[in-house]
Amino acid sequence: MAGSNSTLERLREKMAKIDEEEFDTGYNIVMLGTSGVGKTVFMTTMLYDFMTCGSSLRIDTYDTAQKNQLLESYKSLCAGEEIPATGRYEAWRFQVLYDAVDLFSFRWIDYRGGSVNFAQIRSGTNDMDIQAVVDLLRKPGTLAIFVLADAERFQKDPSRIRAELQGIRFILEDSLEDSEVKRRLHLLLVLTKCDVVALERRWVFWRDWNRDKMLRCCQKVFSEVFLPFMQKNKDVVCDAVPLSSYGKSSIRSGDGRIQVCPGVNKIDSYQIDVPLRMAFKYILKDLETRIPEMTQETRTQKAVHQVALPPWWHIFSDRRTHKEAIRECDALLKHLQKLSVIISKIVAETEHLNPVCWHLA
Ligand SMILES: Nc1nc2c(ncn2[C@@H]2O[C@H](COP(=O)(O)OP(=O)(O)OP(=O)(O)O)[C@@H](O)[C@H]2O)c(=O)[nH]1
Ligand SMILES: [Mg+2]
Repeated sequence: MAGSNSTLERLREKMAKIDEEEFDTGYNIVMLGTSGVGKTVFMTTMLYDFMTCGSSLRIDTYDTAQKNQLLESYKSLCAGEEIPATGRYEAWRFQVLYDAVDLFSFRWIDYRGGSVNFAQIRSGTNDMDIQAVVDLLRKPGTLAIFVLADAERFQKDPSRIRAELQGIRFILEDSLEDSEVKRRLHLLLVLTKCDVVALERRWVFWRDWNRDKMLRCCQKVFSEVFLPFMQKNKDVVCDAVPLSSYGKSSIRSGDGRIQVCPGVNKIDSYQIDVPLRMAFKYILKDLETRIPEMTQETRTQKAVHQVALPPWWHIFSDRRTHKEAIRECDALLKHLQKLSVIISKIVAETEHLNPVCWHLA
């Protein structure tokens, strides 16, 4: 069994290498939103969900320290505590698995809210931060961008939120215009804190979601800014998803703030998994288009080793190395075949989800 383990290890390294070298730096998912929009809470509840759900499609971290940090943050939320504001940009690397099959890795980038502070952008005081955001958006592996807007703040000050979204749109337009690599992007407009606008009391303590209200709110928040953007950028796919990280676990505390009711073990979030599932579907479709090329390359490599393989009576030759390489190519070919089947399965599963969302076209 040790032999098959080391083959798997090498295979994993090889796939990671393909990720790193041939596709630039692998896949990136970038999250943009102003300070306090709910990025860190969203990231924590969503990633926790994917890491612990126990279903076929799940994610894992490469770094145990990051995993522990995420689990700790989740525990704090369950205790009704707040997570401190993000002080710098954070990059997390995750592995996406289906059962035991490694699908792809992606980096999740959480920018501190200050990076898209428009007063500072206008005055040119945070050029460095904004340049880092633009550079990342231009990377060929950045296939999904999450833009977050806060439903609670929109209720209080709609024109301010629209102005902030307008700013994010300018950053996106600028990044896409100069981008050398043409790629199809998935833009996910996420409306956070929907519990504040659409979690309604129905009977005594029973509360439920008002879907129409959520969708109307999505339209009000995003359409003015992003419909013209979509008309200009036809190769960008765009969906707006309302969600709530706290979900039905939200309560209003004595000082009027909404937080998680303390002491819950599992937060009852709403649609928390939807944007990432949509982004995964998009990334997997991209991966699918690369499978024929990767298969052809592996077949060519295998043929090279087969030709170079000395006959069995050449005792002092490098026969073993070639045999090993052929075995690895076979394992990779098998993996690629499996990948095709799994991708079709996940795409079909995602299509059956039928979430509350609004497709901008
Ligand atoms: N009602 C409600 N409040 C939320 C929800 N998610 C986050 N919040 C609140 O929003 C505030 C900001 O959340 P964070 O996740 O720290 O915001 P952020 O975007 O990471 O902020 P920066 O790190 O400063 O950029 C906190 O007070 C949270 O309690 C939610 O689903 N519902
Ligand atoms: Mg944060």
